[in-house]
Amino acid sequence: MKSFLSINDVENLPELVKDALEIKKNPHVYKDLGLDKSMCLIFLNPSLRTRLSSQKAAFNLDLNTAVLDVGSQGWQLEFADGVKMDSDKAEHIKEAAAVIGSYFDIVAIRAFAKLENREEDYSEQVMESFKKYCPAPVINMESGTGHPLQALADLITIEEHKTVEKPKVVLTWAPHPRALPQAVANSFSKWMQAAGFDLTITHPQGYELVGEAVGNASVEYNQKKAFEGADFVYAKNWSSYSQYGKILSQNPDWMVTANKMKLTNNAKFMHCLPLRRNVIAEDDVVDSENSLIIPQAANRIYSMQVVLQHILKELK
Ligand code: AN0
Ligand code: CP
Repeated sequence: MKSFLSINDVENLPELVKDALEIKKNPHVYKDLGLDKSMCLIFLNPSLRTRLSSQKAAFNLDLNTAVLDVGSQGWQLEFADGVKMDSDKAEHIKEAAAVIGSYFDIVAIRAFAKLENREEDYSEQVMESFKKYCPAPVINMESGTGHPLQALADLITIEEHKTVEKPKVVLTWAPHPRALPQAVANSFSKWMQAAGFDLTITHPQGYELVGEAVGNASVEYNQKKAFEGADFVYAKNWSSYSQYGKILSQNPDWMVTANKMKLTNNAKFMHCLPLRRNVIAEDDVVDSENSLIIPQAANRIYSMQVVLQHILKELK
């Protein structure tokens, strides 16, 4: 693996998941791969899990890490070409990416969708600029359109807990007071379909994901109907793609409740976190014994570690 920007960088998905589960059994035995190598984690947005699980994965490999919080510590970066830089942006991505790439063997970046301009977010300007100007391999820690490390951890979690070969997986929109990116939902949908699972997406009218992410998934506007027979219920809020970045509904009837979970096939509950309790899902669901949110978050270590191992092998 040269870089990890999306599912398109994965050559063999079943192998990747198998490797991650192997690593999880014995996370500390691959230290040769990271020895004398280093990684820079660049955050343009906040994080708890991505930041710490990425560092933990690196520790397991003896890979040194440095973290740059661009928002609070770095120069504000300009990504547009040919502009006169006379505003608040002090440094161009051309220099920043080249310099960081000259210090580190691997560079990982988090840059959320700004939700102002769909073309800009969906052009993946930040990831693509890093890929272009940074000589080191690049890892996506959530970009304008995707969160592949999350989707890989979700897939690892489902592989661990499924009881049938092709479980019914339901991705349900849930309300949220703020406008959130489509990234987590886009990647989850793509990765579940690539794994061959039976995916149903349910959301209010107007929240259709980009066609490329919907793929062959079933779209069901009736949430209760969608829940029938589900083996996994994955809750997530996202803002509208068609009316880009807008909140079209905050209808609390879309919250995941214990009563709705009764419609499922005793489904496991999943969410990428952070989760607003009693807005996205009620306490009884979040705290139930069918909730996988903590093991799911723990698997973020192994999704990052398997990606790092595949990239480091190519650097040897
Ligand atoms: C972010 C999002 O929805 O993209 C990060 C999720 C991992 N969520 C929030 O900002 C709450
Ligand atoms: N799930 C996830 O990416 O969490 P953080 O935003 O805390 O990194």
